[in-house]
Amino acid sequence: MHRQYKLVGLASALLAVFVPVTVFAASTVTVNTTESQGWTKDPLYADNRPGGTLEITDTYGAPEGFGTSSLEIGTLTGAAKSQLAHPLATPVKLADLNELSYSTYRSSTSTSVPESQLPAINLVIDYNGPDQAGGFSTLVFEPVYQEGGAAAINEDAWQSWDAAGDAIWWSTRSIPGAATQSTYVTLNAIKAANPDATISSYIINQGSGNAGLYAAVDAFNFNGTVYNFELKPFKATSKEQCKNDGWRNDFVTVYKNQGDCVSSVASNKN
Ligand SMILES: [Ca+2]
Repeated sequence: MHRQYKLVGLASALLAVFVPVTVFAASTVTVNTTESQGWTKDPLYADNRPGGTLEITDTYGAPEGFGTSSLEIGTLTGAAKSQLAHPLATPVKLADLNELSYSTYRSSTSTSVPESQLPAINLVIDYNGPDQAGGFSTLVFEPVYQEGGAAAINEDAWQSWDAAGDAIWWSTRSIPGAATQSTYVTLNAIKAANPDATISSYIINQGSGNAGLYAAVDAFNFNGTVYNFELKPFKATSKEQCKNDGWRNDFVTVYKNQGDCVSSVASNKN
């Protein structure tokens, strides 16, 4: 399992060339902070504006199977914007994007209208590929444009969205197959019209234009790597958890060393 994880961590382009990505079972990666496992709020990659908040909390819980916490996102004003980006050191061909999904939660404390607003997925692309100049655009997935529309979106509930294949997307710039921001087309159609396109970053985005939206995201799947946004547990509950630098990395509690972690587990047994 560990070996497989390492393979998935290699440059995706290599995988795409030599091995179909689909032969790998999905691997789940736990994300304990917004600056880990390849995710970042760094302004080089993510556009965060005043009034936007983005942090891992247990406020809205998590979808089933994804722990007890998630990525909580707020945009207080219409100008606010919250983004968590996952730049790719080696761009992934859009044609090789086979799995893309996430779960969202819209709190009923939200005042944003329409009530169908939710965090979106953005893909930063080079639609004509690296061998041609230009080609920048951002593809956008929003649940409200999917089959079922606004009526399918519930408050105070976790909902899962498949953004791959026949899911509906739009492009921030004019690209082949999606001429305007109001052209809503399937991802498959965009792939077909832009065979050389590459993805340089995938982003969880909320705002601008989402004044008073209080929401959360979890279970983000990019091509089989599933990110579980999850608060660090306060302390270890088994000796196993202390091993492999777990004592150092995996808990809020600061242990002196692995032995300290193990003895803490032992002393909490009763
Ligand atoms: Ca979670």
